[in-house]
Amino acid sequence: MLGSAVTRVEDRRLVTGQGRFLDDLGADALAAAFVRSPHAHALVLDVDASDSVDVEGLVAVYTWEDLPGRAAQPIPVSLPHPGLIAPRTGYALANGEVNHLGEPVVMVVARDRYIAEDAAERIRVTYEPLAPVVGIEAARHAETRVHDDVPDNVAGVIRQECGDVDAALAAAPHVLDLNLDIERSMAAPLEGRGVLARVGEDGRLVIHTSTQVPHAVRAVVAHLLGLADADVDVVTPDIGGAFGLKGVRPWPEEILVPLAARLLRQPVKWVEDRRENFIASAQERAQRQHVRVGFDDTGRVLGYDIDICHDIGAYSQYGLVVSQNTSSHLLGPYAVPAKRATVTALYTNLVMVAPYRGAGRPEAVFAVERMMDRVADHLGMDRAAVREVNLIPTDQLPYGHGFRGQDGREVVYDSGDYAGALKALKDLVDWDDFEGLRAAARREGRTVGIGLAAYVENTGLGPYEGARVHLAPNGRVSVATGITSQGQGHETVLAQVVASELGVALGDVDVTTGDTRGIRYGVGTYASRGAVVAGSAVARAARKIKERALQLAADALEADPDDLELVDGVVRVKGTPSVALPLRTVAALSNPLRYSFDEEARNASRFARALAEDQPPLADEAAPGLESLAFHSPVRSTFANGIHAVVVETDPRTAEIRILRYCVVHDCGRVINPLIVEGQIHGGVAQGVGGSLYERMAYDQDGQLLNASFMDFLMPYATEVPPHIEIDHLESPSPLNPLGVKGAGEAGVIPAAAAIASAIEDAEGFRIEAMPLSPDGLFRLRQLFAAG
Ligand code: MCN
Repeated sequence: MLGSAVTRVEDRRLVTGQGRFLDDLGADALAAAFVRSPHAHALVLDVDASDSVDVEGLVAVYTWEDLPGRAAQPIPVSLPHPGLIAPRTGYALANGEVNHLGEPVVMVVARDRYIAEDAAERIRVTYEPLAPVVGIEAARHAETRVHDDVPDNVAGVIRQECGDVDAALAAAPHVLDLNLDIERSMAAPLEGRGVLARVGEDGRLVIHTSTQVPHAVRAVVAHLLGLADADVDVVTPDIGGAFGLKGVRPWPEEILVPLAARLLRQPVKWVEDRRENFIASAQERAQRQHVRVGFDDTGRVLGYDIDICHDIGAYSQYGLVVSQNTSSHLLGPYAVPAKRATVTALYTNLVMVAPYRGAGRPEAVFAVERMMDRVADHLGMDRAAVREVNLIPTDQLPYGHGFRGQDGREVVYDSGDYAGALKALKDLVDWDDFEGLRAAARREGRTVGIGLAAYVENTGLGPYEGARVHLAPNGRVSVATGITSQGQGHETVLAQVVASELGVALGDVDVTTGDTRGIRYGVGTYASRGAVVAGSAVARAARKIKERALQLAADALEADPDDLELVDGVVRVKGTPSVALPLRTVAALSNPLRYSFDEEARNASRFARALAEDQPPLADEAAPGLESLAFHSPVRSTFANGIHAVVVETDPRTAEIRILRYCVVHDCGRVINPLIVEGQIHGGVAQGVGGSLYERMAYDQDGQLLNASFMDFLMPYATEVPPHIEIDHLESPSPLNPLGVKGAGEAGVIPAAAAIASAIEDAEGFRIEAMPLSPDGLFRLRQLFAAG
């Protein structure tokens, strides 16, 4: 069952319109709408709601002054970091100042959304606009400040160094400098954010929210509203994409909507519209990178010094996690003896940066892989050959990287075969035959190019994930875990894990994700951790059930548990398959309460013997039922790796860029479900193509977003994404978890921009140093190149 390409059990429900998304819930709820800042930077002088009071159906208007207790404090930093020297976060509603377009200033609650929006329009907010800081250069020169008390706009700095970098660069026969740029982009899930809150008759607050992290939302929102965790339930309905955006904990709206529901004692709902998603959620990427690299005549990199400025937007609610990810991924699969990296996180008056699929890793790969291409170009070497020279040999794994990760410990690559991956990719894309193809294309007047980029990615982050597994007397197994599903197919893969551990049919397993009522402790879905942490927790919980089932069956069959095996849902004596008990009977006999009506269970149980021997019906310390709770807490991250190759064609007249082939070799350890992993890679590559060729946040100098709609923000359609993404799976099992798995959910996007830039550069013959690159950008580069 593990390793099988099982089709996704959730898809029938989802593709037949039976999914229940946030907006399908709460038909009886009041609606919330927000007055949001039209300025990137301004003082809020006055809020006048007097014109809205006669709007029929208006229920309440809230400003910052109306927020009680901790709800009026700045939103806590969710992931503190020692490098965060000037943490600044926003308030649930603006407290006298707004620092980005779309920041919520007033919340309006009304009978329905139309009324709420009408009332919101009548509220007059008086602003005093301040000079905004837009973009990295403006932040760096700090003529204006985002936060008055942060004079240099520096939120934090992450410095990492190992080896003698200055000596390595001074001694290197060749030294090159690169200046690279990656623009802001965003996740743009098809379903935006949304929250529905209601207070039950028992006084419990139930929050439905489209989140990746229900337990974290419960913890922070309960804290801010002055409630105990135990008084709050957080439930995630079906989620139409999240890509990191819904991992923020909590969003202002996740504080405000429950607060209103409590104050009004009525259910309240808010569903984000597309414009709000563009201007008021989170974005990512946004880095300017300077790379200095020293290398020898064979292409071996002797040292590098990478300096990165990262625009993190107005607030550091997420700590420095994206900057940190970039920093600790600036090595890739290469052994570099001396390296230094400085990432400076800068405040700007744009919406905050929060992880977006890849979360700082695509930027790191861009720096490292563009560097490798430049080394090759300088020496006139084959680009794959330069990489070969620098790869970490397999026998050096586990490999200490030298840099530290978010947890402050040294990054250690646990397993992999980097040379094997490169070889597999060269075979898959016919790397060595490409010159023939290029010549043939040239004869037809066509321009083609090939590029590649490798990555190593930490996946399966802690601190833990849990699973509760229950095998019922009807033979069905239910599983509850704290991760949530946004399209990753967790219902299927977690069922596969249970089915393979317990030998039951996949169809007999029901998986519930993202519901704090199902499991008290949980963490959530992000950082490609589901397979590693939830998968391992489920495996552990299922193994506990198996152990208990074998014990119970051994009692009933008067056999030794070591002589029993669990096959196809039946516990049987090894070598004597006729002496057997179905698992569901074992489940029934595990609960003495059933003996009064369930004859099969009574007969099979130790009940009669127990009475005869004057023993309690349950063996000492045993719990009734076949139920277990288990957690997996990884000792450290496990490192997936891979390498992509892209073949592009660029139009000599229109500068249109077309992807002809997209090849992926990846290694996520043991694959639970290859079909799902391939789907994840396809989705990731599609986002990588979007981020490389189409998607950018077009802010003007006032911090206004000029393309805040899908008319103007270009997402690739099926017509732009290569129809056949060719994939080769390698499997280097991780030694760090019981399943040997590593994450796969972000792998598709991580090297995409670097690989596509490499291919365009190869086609055009001049340097590509900034992404995304649209046809007009390529056209301008051609003109610059032609002008020398
Ligand atoms: N898998 C597997 N075998 C492996 C590794 C993974 O079968 N060795 C399966 C997993 O069981 C899971 C899927 O592949 O069903 C992705 O696994 P994993 O890498 O563990 O990632 P998560 O489940 O933690 O999902 C998070 C990841 C991230 S971080 C983002 S962002 C992302 C992504 O997944 N957002 C997504 N994929 C997405 N897919 C959809 N449709 N929507 C999103 O918002």
